[in-house]
Amino acid sequence: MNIITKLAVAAGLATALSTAVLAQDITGKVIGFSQIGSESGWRAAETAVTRQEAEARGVDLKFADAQQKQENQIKAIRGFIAQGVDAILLAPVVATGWDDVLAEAKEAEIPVVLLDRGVDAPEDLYLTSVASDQIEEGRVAGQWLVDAVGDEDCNVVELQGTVGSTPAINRKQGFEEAISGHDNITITQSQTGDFTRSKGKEVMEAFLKSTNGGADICAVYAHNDDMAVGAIQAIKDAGLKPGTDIKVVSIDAVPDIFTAIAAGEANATVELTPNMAGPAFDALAAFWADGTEPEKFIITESKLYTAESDPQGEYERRKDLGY
Ligand code: GYE
Repeated sequence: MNIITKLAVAAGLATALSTAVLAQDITGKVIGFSQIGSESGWRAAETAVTRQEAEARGVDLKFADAQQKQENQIKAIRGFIAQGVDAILLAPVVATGWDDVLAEAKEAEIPVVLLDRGVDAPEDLYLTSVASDQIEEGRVAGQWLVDAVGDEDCNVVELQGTVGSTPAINRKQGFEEAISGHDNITITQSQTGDFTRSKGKEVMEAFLKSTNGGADICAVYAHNDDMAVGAIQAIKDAGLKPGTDIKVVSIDAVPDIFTAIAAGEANATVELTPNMAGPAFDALAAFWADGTEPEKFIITESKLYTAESDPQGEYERRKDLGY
């Protein structure tokens, strides 16, 4: 072997070893996961990916579905603490009201990792947070609309996520930031659709009724794709063409929105990876290996997809991932 080959082999070995050490570190760990529920396709995929990531690492994952209720999440976390789990993953349904239960976990020396939503609590109450930059997601969606309408007047109706959740608060803020200074674009109505398809459809129906059958609406901005899919159905039922008569922009990049984009019935989405657990487990592995403190906020990417981004291919790439 020449020196280059030897170095390459050594480097390869080192990588393999460190991966093995990481994997070993967490094998056999018992980790509780307090999941919000199954309100959206994205969340179903996050649950599926978390189970896969746990299995691949030999983690015993205790899964608790809170059916959208914070009180159920608090109960589940107290249950995990009583069982003496090694760590807790928490996808917090709303931002406030976590201080006490997080302090109890800290007191029991159980690290908590937040997944996909944030909390309004002191940062020392959790190890790290793996989530997207939700203000940025709103900005990306808003900027897409700014570019799409140019100088034309545009009345936007907004379907907000769950009231009090960080993605609803932040995606609204980011979108408003992007359209501010563009006086031709106005949000004329804004209501929660609770991140579900059925509520998205229902609220969109009400928006259409109250605005001259939709003739005055130029675009719908939905805080997630599921609500957009519901809105698309409502627009069709009203005899209008989604994607053309009313532009549709949303967030998540689930397979169904790519089907809609491919059909010309939706215009743009911002990708949110369902793999929040991978970085969370990596952070825990490093923390347990030698006390490495992870970054407080591990931020995932927010990429824009439109009709130009091979929507059919994007659908195919995602369709078997648990959405
Ligand atoms: O966008 C939505 C979901 O918390 C960021 O929750 C997440 C959001 C996601 O139900 O589809």
